[in-house]
Order: sequence, then structure tokens, then C-alpha cells
Amino acid sequence: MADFDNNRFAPLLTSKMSPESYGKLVELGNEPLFAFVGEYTELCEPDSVYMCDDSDGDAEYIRQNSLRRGEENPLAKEGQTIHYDGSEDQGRAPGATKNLVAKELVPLMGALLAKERQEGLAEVREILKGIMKGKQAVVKLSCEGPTQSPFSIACAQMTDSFYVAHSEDLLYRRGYEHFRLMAPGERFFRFVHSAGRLDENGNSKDLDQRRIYQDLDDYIVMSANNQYAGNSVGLKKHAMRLAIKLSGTEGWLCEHMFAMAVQNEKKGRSTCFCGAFPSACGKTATAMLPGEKIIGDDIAYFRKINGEFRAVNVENGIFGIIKDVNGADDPLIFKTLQTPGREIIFSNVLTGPDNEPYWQGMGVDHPSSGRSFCGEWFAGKTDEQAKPIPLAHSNARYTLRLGYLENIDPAYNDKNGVLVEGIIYGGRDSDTSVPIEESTDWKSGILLKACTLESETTSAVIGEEGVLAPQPMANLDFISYPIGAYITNNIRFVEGMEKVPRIYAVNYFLRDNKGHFLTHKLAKKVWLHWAEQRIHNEVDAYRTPLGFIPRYEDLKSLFGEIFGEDFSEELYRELFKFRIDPWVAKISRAVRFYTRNAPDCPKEYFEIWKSTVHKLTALKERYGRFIAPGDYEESVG
Ligand code: SPV
Ligand code: MN
Repeated sequence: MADFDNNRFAPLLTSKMSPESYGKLVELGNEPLFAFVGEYTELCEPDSVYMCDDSDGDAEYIRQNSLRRGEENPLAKEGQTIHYDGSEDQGRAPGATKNLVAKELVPLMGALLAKERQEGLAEVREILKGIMKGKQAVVKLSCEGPTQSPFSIACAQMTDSFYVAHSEDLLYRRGYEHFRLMAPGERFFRFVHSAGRLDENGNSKDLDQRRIYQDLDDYIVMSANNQYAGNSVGLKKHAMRLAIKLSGTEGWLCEHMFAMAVQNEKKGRSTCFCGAFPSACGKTATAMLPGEKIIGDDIAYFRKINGEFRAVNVENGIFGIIKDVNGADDPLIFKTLQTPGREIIFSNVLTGPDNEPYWQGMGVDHPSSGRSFCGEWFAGKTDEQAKPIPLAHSNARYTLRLGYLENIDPAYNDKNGVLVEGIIYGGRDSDTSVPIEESTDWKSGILLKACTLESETTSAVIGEEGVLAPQPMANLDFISYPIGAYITNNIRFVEGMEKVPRIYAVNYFLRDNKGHFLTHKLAKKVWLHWAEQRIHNEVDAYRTPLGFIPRYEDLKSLFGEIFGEDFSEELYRELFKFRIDPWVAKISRAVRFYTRNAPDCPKEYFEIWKSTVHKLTALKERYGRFIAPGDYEESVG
């Protein structure tokens, strides 16, 4: 065991930590961990430092302190609390977020929020100086992925926000015991966070000094003057950026994907799909489809294990968008949110006079006044531009442990992960992609489905909403090494695998010319069951210029079996016609995006995109603007 008596930080840490806390730190015998706590205690100057282990007692200490300080307040139902972020701290802040990289790498990072490392480190360290004065800091150890597994990445978080530490306890596997078993010198990710100075409502007030800087050379993230979890919770998007960098150097993948298993009861089969959707595009709703099993809803690691494509959920909980969660559309989550005795943090929703949470699209009557993300709220309240302020923020969220959900897949904690058989890419385009299309092969799926993914911007990111933006792999905000190399790593990952997952593109947002959605929200269940049947080679498909689409009869029987509903051929033909012009425009936008933003993107990829544009344009002469299902070449198996 390492002896820390002569360590340069020992006098400082013994002066700031209780003997119990200090004992817990020393007991692990981990010198880099000791140095991390020492270095940032010296820099941030908290009054005291509390070291957590994996006990329920320490989890309760965190929860009680968050309540005592007013970072969270109790709601009417036992176990439920409410946390508010400031009105300008309601989403991720890309403007304040930077990947710190060597000077030579900055030009290659294109759209990837890069900053020269030394300059960035100096800037953020200056902001962190003395930032925790007057507060206690908590050090909490967690693990990304199941502990003691080929996927595990150990993490240490130091924060002066008990809300952040509490969120981490709900969202991640506890990692103190994992640290105890780690080999000497084994890498772990480090996160330092401070909410900074607080105003009278407990919100971070120095937003001009908000920074989220990831040091990709040293696997450490420093985050200051914010509280919104996407900016503050180290293990979520900060760790994701570090893991993406690491996976790029080691040849595995960290993707912005859910993992779920489609249940085929007739055949006694469970088939795992992972899917990437930009924020607020139906990702959690797909992961949580009634009748199927959930493994994770936001971040997956993929590793090749015994030649197989296997995945784990990095997380152990859900930080989900609450808008539009209601009894009809998301019955499982809705029920969990209504059940007393569950430890759930609501954020940025309305708290009514009955001390219950209310949100947009909840499907129940709500009170006409209460407290919300904007302070006191009342029906008819408007902002400075005279725009009505909704009762809860569109990016308001709930935080809960996955274990509460009835539909959790029993395999979700398996140390070797689950076998992945399908990958789904889903965007939000109201007039382009069909509801589901299977790619011809892995590489074409990556280049034509994943790389061309786009979405209208949403409230999960601060900025204008509703603007069509490129979203390669729904991962643009998190990719932390040059995009061309990232695409290549995706393509090469399956090399040597016997069974490569099929790639599907889905789109739940097709509308008619009056702006109405063409299908109901649960139709996605049919698209997924069709994909499941394809994977098991049970249904034929029609060729399209970009892949394969379902035949009418197969969907008709699935709508019948699953919902007892009719599915008209007319609707089928409208949904599944191949729209040539929008696809030409979409791929052309991708070419422009990669030309500007991915300087390292191989020529070969541009050639594939450009030749696809030529091919589609030529098809227009033969077929006109649309290709009806079945018209393109012949039906294939
Ligand atoms: C997302 O926006 O993709 C989220 C929420 O999952 S956040 O933690 O803010 O990233
Ligand atoms: Mn996410």
C-alpha cells in the first residue's frame, strides 16, 4: 500500500478532510487519485473535502446536503425532489465548451469545438482558482459501464455541488470498490466541477465565466460556473468526449446511442439494437417502447469480444427529457414518475401549490401558478419579447435509476455486454427519409445513413431552435478527434467480425402537406419488429437506391398483430416512396458540411457521396421525382 505521509499534499488534505474521509482516500493506495484530490483542493480551495465510498450512508449524506443547502427541495411524493438551474443554464453550452488539443491538431478539428491546450488550461485554471471557497467539495468515485468488466472506465469526480454528486449517484455505478481492485497505474478519468458563486436563488451567477474544458491529453475535464447536468455531471457528456478520444486511439467505439432489445414472444427471441438520435428526436421513447426491454437510453460503448459486436450501457440511470412524457405515449416512464418512494430528481419543471411537478405535454390539468425555471410562474407570463413563457422548460428533465423500470433487460449489467444485431440512425426530417430503410452493408450504412444524419435543433442545446443542422452519428457535439478519423474508426470497427450488425435509418417525423404526422407515435414498434424479422432472415424486402424497405404485406400483418390495426396500402405507398430531390439535397448538404468541417476526411468518402448524388440524379430521368415501393429493380430476398 502506498504511504502518503510524505506526499506534498498530505498536510493540506489532512487539514481539510475529517480523519474518516482522509482514511477512505488513503485506503485505496492510489497515488494519482491522491494527487488529483490534492491538486484541485489546492487550486479550488474548498473549506473542506468529503470523500465518499460506495455505502448507502454516503449516498444519503449527499442527498441530505443537497436538500439542506436548497440545491434540491422535497416534492409531495416521498423520495422526489426538484432542482432548478438558472434561466440561462437550461441546456448544454457549446459556446463555453472546448476540447483542448495540441496546436497542430486545432486546424484538423474543424467543427469540433477545439482550443489550443496550454492556452485553455491556463484560462480555466485561473477561473478555478479559489472557486470553492466557503463550500465543501465532495469526491465521488464511479464506474462507466459495469464494474470489473472489459468495458469499465473508472472515474473520479470532485464537485462543490451536492445536486451534481446526487445525480451521479442515480446515474452511474458506484466505483469505490472498483478503484480498490484496479491495477496500479490503471487509467481513470477525472472531473472537477464548481457551480461557482450563487445568486439568491442558488443559481450560478458568473455565466460569463462558464467553462467546460476537456483536456484530451490528460483525460481530465474542468467545468465551472454552471449546474445544468449536461454541463456539470462529469460522467455524462464530459466522460463521453474523453471516451471517444480514447476509443479512437484504441480501436473501439463510444456512441451516443441507446441500447434496447426487441422481444419476439412468438419465437422466444430477444434481439439487441443500439440507436443514435440527436437530442429530442425520439431516442428515449424508442429505448422505452412498451413490450420491449431497455438496456440504456443515451451512451453505449462497443467492443469486439470473442469476435462479436458487443455493447454496454455506460450509465445506470436516465437523465431524460420530460416534455411530452404522458400516460398515453410513454406509459412506463409516466407510471414510474407517479410512483411514491422512488428517488427521482425533477429539474426545471413547474412546482404547483400542491408541491407536485408539472410539465409541458403531461396530459393532465396543471395549476395556473407556481415556481418554475423562470422563478415565479403564472399562466400568461411573458418574456422580454412578449413571448409566453411555458410552465416548464422544453428541456426540463427527470433523473432516476434504471433499476426502477419494469422493462429493464436482465442482461443490462452483463460484464461482456450484449450482442448487438442492429444499429439504428434516426433524425428529424419531415420530408426526406422513409420510416425505416435497411442499408445494403455496414460501410454504406455509415457513409450514407450515419454521416448524413441531420436534425432540426432543439432546446437541449442553448441557441435557436428548429434549424436544420448536420448531426453525424448524432454525435457531433461529442466527437473529440478529427471527424474523418472518427468515421474511419466506425467503418473499420467491424473488420474481422463474423456477424456484422445491420444498419437501419429511421424517421418518425414524416408529415403530410398540412403538417400532420403520417403515423401515430407507437408505429415505431412496427418498424423495429420488421427490422428484427429481417435480421433473422424471415422477410423479403424491396430494393431502393440506398437499401431495402419493407413490403406492404409484412407491415400490414405487423400492424394487425401488434395493434390490431389496419394499415392501408395508400398510407404505405406515401410513407415508403423514395423521395429523390430531398435525398440529393441532403447528401449535397453533407458534402458541403464535410468539406468545410472535416479537413481530414478521406477523398474516398467524398467520391462515394458524390457518385450517390449522380446516381440519384440520373434515376430521376427514369422514375420521376419519386420511386414507388417495388419499382426500383426487382424484389430481392
Ligand atoms: C443530450 O442532450 O443528448 C442529453 C442530455 O442526453 S445532456 O446531458 O444535456 O447531454
Ligand atoms: Mn444525450
